[in-house]
Amino acid sequence: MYNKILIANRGEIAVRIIRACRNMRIASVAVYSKEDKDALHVKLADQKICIGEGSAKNSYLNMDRIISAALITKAQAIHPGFGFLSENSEFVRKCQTYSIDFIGPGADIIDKMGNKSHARKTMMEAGIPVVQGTIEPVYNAEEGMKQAKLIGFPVLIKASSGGGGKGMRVAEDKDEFEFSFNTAQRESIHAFADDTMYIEKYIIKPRHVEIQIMADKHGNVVTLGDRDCSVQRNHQKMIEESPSPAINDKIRQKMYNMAALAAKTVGYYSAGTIEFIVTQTGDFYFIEMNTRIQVEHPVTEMVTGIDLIETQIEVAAGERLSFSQEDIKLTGHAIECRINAEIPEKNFRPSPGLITHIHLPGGNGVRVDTAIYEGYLVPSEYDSMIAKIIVHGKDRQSAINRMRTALDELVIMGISTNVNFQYLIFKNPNFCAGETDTGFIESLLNYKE
Ligand code: MV4
Repeated sequence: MYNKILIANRGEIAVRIIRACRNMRIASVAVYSKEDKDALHVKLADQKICIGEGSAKNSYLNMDRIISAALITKAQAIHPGFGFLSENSEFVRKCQTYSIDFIGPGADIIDKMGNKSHARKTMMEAGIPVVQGTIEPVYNAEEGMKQAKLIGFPVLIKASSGGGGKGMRVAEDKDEFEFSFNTAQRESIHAFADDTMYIEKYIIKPRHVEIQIMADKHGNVVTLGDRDCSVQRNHQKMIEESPSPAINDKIRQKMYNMAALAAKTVGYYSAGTIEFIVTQTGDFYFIEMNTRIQVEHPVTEMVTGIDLIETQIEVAAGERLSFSQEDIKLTGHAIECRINAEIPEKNFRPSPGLITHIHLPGGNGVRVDTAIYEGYLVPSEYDSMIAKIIVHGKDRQSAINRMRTALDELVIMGISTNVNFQYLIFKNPNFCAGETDTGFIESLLNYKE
């Protein structure tokens, strides 16, 4: 096992990883930007090293500085968290060059799954259901139009390098197609320097259900339940829960089997997530794979009792998974609510600033993952997510009750947050009935007006 790990991230996930290291008696090294000199991850780590100032580009995204920091501190491994360099295969290869373990899958797997058009083809060949659509990449509107007519409108045009909605456009009919394709492709070239597109049948108001998998370097793959992340705004998830209220046990088991098959097909190791969309009739289709630990991993930890970060570290060090599929018992219901420093009334504009007072909820079945504290200045440079409230109950209603109690108790003063907005969701009859789809937040916003 490692003696020392460098954490190439900030915020609540850096704190989460530092805690896992401490539990495993592994020393931790925090890296930080000048703006983050008073951040909690810097205070909690055993060692700290400043890697730049200003935007993430000059700090948390600067590969050479992070590698240097690992070499100087003699860290044997780097945990990337999520975002930043977590799905950057060039970084993984750099780590390899300097004999530093990257706590995540290999560079080749990241490349394979990072190309969504390629991933789609790989999954299709393995017998995993994918949405009806193109098999080979599409490079121009003319070829795209031919394919779209074969698929049948409406279609969804997606960027191969995309994910999370970037470079994605609907074309309702053939008149719209050329414009939609060109817009999506331009966005993709701009954001990812890649003009490779693919086209799928557009599924109206699906649900987003993803399967957590964990795999070791010896070929063992275990599924760790599902998460429903249908409550999103602009492709930013707001609420995640496990199990999904939208699928029955028969579909659920099929999805688990398909997720395990997906992981085995590409020789995956570390934590990973297979994303599916589920139609209103209960059909499900693979859409993409995330090759990192995700923001919403705590809901899976609550229902499985497995520590996903500790397991990631064990697997990276070459250990076998300490549990088998038969050991996994899914218990009760967990829900996570993301707390952001933002102003819902002003189109969710970020609201950085000084936290003058704070009270965090607690009690039975309540977990708070955060890096904020009283007197902390939320910087404007980074993501607006400042906390995650995770609750666990014997069933969905019990979890909802605990979330209401927790949100009621939560006090954050000095900055604006989405706490009240989240509270409204947990009072919403449709949410409480488990009836949420892609259009849920939009319909909530319209209802308020
Ligand atoms: C889709 C879709 C409908 N049809 N694909 C892809 C990226 C992911 N963040 C959402 N994606 C979608 N892919 C096809 N063929 C609808 C979405 C989608 C979505 C899905 C579930 C929950 C919320 C969503 C919000 C916007 C788009």
